[in-house]
Amino acid sequence: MNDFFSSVTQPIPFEGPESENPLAFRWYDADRLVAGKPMRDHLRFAVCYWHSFAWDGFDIFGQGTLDRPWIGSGGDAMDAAKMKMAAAFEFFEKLGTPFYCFHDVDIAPPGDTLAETARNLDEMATLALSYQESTGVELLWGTANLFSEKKYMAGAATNPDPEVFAHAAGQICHALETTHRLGGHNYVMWGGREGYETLLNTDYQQEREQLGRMLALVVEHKHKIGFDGPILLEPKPFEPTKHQYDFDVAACDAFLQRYDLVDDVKLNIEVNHATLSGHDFDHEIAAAFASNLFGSIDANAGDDRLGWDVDRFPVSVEQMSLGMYQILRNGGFTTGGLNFDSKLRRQSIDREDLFYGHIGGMDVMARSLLIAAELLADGVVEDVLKSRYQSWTNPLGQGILGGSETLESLRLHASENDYVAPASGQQEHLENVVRRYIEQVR
Ligand SMILES: [Mn+2]
Repeated sequence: MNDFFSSVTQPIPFEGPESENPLAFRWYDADRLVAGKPMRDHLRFAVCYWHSFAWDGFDIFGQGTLDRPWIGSGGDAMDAAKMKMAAAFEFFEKLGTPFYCFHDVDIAPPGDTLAETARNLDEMATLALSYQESTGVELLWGTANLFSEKKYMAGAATNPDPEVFAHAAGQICHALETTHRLGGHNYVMWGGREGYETLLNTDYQQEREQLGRMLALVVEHKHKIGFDGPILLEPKPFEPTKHQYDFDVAACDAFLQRYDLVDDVKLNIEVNHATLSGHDFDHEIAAAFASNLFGSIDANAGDDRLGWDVDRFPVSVEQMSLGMYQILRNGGFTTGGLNFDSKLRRQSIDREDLFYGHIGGMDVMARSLLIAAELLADGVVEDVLKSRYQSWTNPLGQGILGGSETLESLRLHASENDYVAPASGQQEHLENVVRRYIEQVR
């Protein structure tokens, strides 16, 4: 075990809700059985490489603040990548997360040529494989960075130049094969700059066709190499572009149906992207399950007063309990998990801060899982929901849904049955129930 995080001398233990040890879990007890399954298998936590190890805290107003000696060291880029990977796996192991996620450029530096870039990625993937084997940490998903380089300034798949499309395709091809080689459970298509700034220079229909074609090529290659996991699109409404094509779950749903991709492509839903699109987190989850598109989650938090993508660590048990409730009532994760696409504030410059961020996020999600599981097991919300729609099982409801009723027959029915008895939606009562579980579940 490397010693970048030498002040943390042992794996983070579970100590229970009364613990005051900042380097212990109060709620995440990996082996605790919840609804017949260990917490570890419900939550499937992953640490992301990019915010935690490939970012030094720089923002548009200032330089890096975080202690990441492998960034900008000026030395050999591959040596720096190896130092970064040693620190990353040391962190994964001490924190006790079963998974991690990366972009190709997070783990391996780009070379001067495409061939050199590929060699770098292959060499780093070999090293990653040996770390995976020695630590037991698995790859939740891999992806390609198709937005940082200048050539991608007008998008990758949606670029006006097919040569850029070809470069993006080549990069995805190698990142997908690398993900497959590392036993990745999913492959993510995160459309960093797949959008536009103005329609004055953008052919909307042309770009949508290109995006559909790229995704079809990825699906075709996934089958060719025998990659079993789903391809995941990640909805986001805007930022950095003014309009992103993968705006929200509903927009992705329509897009995937148009290009006949619903069997192979699912969605990676990020909390902060959901709120940026004007939706609640649990809405996006429910929308994905309704169309059989639920894949994975990027667990983080926005800020109520900031209209941009701040990627804080999860902080709200209420928000996450409502999200976990939707996940649990629809059967939970299969290939996906909870990836902390979360980053430290740039003033959090101690090495322990990375532990505090993740420990807090894992505890918020674990507590939310417990609350959601008890709510579901007790049926207190589900029973109200079921009874609310109960009359749709009656002949009238069945006739409407089954197609035997027409607009005219319904007019006749309504004129013969004047009396309608509205029932309370009981929203305040249900909110009180959720609050009671938040207060009481242990
Ligand atoms: Mn984000």
